Amino acid sequence: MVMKTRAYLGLGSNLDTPIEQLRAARTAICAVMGIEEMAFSSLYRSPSMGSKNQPDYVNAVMAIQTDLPPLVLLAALQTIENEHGRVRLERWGARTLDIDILLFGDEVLNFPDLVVPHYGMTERAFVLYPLAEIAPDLAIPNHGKLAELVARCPLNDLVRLSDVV
Ligand code: ROI
Repeated sequence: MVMKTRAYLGLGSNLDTPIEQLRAARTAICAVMGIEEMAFSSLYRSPSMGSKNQPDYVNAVMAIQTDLPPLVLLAALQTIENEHGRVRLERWGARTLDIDILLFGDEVLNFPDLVVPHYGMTERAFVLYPLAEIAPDLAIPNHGKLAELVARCPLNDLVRLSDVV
């Protein structure tokens, strides 16, 4: 029997028509053998966190079911980032497409290239709000209930794009 894991991915872009980048990323992720989409959040816009003088980001969260092991999943996602012309001139710089593994089942992973739960996700509005939209009852390993993290996290100018008139 093949074990399937529910994982959550964070997608972000702030260059080259970000909405198109996220649409293309979603399509590419769904085309990977061993990945099945379970949910996709609304798109959210927010000012660049950490580094100013960058365009606003568009972010979303995707729930998948996968039988790929975590490092194989990571490699598949990095291939998609690269194929979609990822531009990353500096560590915190603007990028065309960023795909992060936020959660992998209830596992805590500490590989050199993959730390799960994803670093910083428990304090980032652009991760927590879209995640809560598609998985309101989730618990984050070592961090407790998602709903409580959301309640403690200011919006910081995050807007859901479908709410913009
Ligand atoms: N800021 C926002 N709003 N969204 C992101 O996805 C994002 N990603 C990053 C940094 C530069 C930290 N800031 C971000 O890598």
